[in-house]
Amino acid sequence: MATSVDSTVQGVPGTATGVQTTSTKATFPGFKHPLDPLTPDEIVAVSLAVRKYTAENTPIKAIRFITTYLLPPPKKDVLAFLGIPLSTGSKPEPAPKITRKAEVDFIDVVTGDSYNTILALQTGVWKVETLDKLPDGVQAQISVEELLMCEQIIREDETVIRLAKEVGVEAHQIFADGWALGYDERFPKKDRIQQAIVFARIGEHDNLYAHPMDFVPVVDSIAKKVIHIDWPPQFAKNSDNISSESSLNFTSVGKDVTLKKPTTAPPPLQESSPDKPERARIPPPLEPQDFLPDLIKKANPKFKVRDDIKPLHVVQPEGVSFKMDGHELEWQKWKMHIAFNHREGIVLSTVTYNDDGTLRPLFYRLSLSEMLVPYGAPEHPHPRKHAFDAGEYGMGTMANELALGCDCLGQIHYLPGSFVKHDGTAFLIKNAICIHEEDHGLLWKHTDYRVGGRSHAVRSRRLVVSMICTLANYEYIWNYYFYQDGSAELEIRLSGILQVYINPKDEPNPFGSIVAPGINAQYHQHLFSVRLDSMIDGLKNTVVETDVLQLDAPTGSIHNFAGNGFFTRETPIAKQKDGARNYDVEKDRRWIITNPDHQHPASKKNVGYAIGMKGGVCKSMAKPDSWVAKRGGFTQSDLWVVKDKEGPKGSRIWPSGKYVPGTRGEHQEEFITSWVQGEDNLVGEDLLVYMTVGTTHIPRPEDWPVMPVEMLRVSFKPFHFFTANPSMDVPGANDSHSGAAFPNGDAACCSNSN
Ligand code: ABN
Ligand code: CU
Repeated sequence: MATSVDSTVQGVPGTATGVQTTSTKATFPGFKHPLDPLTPDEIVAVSLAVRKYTAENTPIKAIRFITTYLLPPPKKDVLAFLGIPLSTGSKPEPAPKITRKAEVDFIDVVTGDSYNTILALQTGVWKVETLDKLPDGVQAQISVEELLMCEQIIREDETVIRLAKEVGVEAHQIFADGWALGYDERFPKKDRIQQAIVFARIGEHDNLYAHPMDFVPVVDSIAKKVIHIDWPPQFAKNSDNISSESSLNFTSVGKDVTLKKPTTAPPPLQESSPDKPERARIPPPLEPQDFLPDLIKKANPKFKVRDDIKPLHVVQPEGVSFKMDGHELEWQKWKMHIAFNHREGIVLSTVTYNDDGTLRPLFYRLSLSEMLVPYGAPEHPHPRKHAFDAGEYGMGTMANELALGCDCLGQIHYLPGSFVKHDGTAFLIKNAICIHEEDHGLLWKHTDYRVGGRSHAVRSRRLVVSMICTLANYEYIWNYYFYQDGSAELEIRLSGILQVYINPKDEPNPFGSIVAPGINAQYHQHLFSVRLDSMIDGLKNTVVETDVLQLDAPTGSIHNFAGNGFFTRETPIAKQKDGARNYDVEKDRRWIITNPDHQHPASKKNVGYAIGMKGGVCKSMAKPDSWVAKRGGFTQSDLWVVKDKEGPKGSRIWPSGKYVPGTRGEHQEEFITSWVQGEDNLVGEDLLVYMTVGTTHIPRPEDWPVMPVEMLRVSFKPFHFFTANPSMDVPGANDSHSGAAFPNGDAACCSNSN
């Protein structure tokens, strides 16, 4: 979480980030782009309108605001408003009137009931249009304030304090990450419950994850109390007499190890009393394992930061090559809208490309729609740890306040992000999104190798739109890249601190890696659902699955004499029931989003954009009927193609449902798994493509105490879309600031002509 979030908890009034107004009248000049996110003033005005309405029309006495965000206008209205044609070359539709709308989820803190309300801005005043009580058990996102409240509750709980003291941890040393409960049928869905992953903090800023505790309190954030304590079991030792049925064999450091299978089912509540864990207590490891250089030095006086790195500056003496108009960005031939919301963080919309004067629509909307981090330890309560970091907590609400010269280098433009606080005021992250340019090595080059031949080299400049989010222990760095050859990419970088549990006496553990004495970093996966609402040369798109196949005629035969022949087979994904697709490494399978109304002049193929996710495909390790799969069905296929459906009810935007905390897989009709059924046509339709990418993380000691970034990517490359290489007009490289590395070095200058 951003440090600035701390001020929310402390409730510091009038901080730079707390924005208050007293009237329901909007105090902003109106939107420039219909997808501009709600401003802090608008969030406050919306909250006041909700309070006024509920006070006058309902018995609701006290409100905890959870989320407030723009309810986007219909796609076709937005495109018409912006003059973007529904198909390249056609005339844009007439501009409609757009009504600005907001959607709010809040909780009645007296009853614990959750509500959803939609408001419209009418003549400068926000008016409630609908107010619905959510069905019992449907839980809105968990707020940052609730996460911090969970920590506060356990720090003040007498049982927790006593249990900590029993293993040598003082009350002031207790800290906890509040997590969604995950899946636990022992607790009523109606209650707003979290689990606390408890750690001890020994010094003021030390790495608390180095000191995991051996119990997991369960907290009710409406009743504001600890309601239960769970005790992860311990593995029985090798020497115990274990029947083959209950044994678990695995290999550790080349040795076969047999352990007694742990009990994995949740014990009935009445049998798991906080006073009586069924095993001995395990004191936390207390050795410091710090990541801040001054603290590392304290523990190890020999430590010093490297002093052989010379400065490397990014200088743009003539300024940047992009223009901003509010949230709209123009960079060379690209144009796009950059928004922020509490759940997805960065949302890129209405992305177009100016192809020699022709405006070519590409992506209506691109964002992270969900992500899931399931852990592989089967012993209760560890399986509850499968975090839906977007749907349960909100990627946007965890965004960092970015700092010049460290998070992004060079000449930076920042965009703000804001979200609602419990009291209805707005929390503002001033520098939530960073926009800048980067040199990206060579874009293309050719040398005519003959004597006297010429050479030409063009460097790649890329535009970066990025955000960094801290989700308790982990950091996620989101880099959207745009290139001069018409391609785009989302790169996800993972860093931060591993999620760990105690490992007594460093016994082997089949479900994790011992990364430091007594610290077990449990195996887990990071599975992301990247959502693209495509409009490749217009809204009518078809996804084509392309396999590369060996010619089946045998080597030596008349049709494949040398045995080398291979070709491609293209299969349009034609029916909704065929919308869930899987990668096939043997066929080097790829998917192309095409437009059947536009063809390449030479190849005659439909224009398209190819999806690149080869390095990112990651099979879910949870069983198809597991809790993880029931709640996060999107992890069960690599690519999902569905017809778009708009509207606040039933819109296809959240693959694991709109309301994620506490789901147990019961509302499958709201999940992506149910969207891929039936005979609906998918050829030449308004399509959504969801890409599941991820990584299976078998932690290494080198990932400790902080992980060097792990990266994965999804790319979008023009495919028969441009007549030829669209970057032929990028000027040849000619950097007058480049020079010899050493005084006597010889450095030939480049001879590119422009
Ligand atoms: N990864 C689970 C999580 C995310 C945010 C805050 C707390 C816990
Ligand atoms: Cu990981």
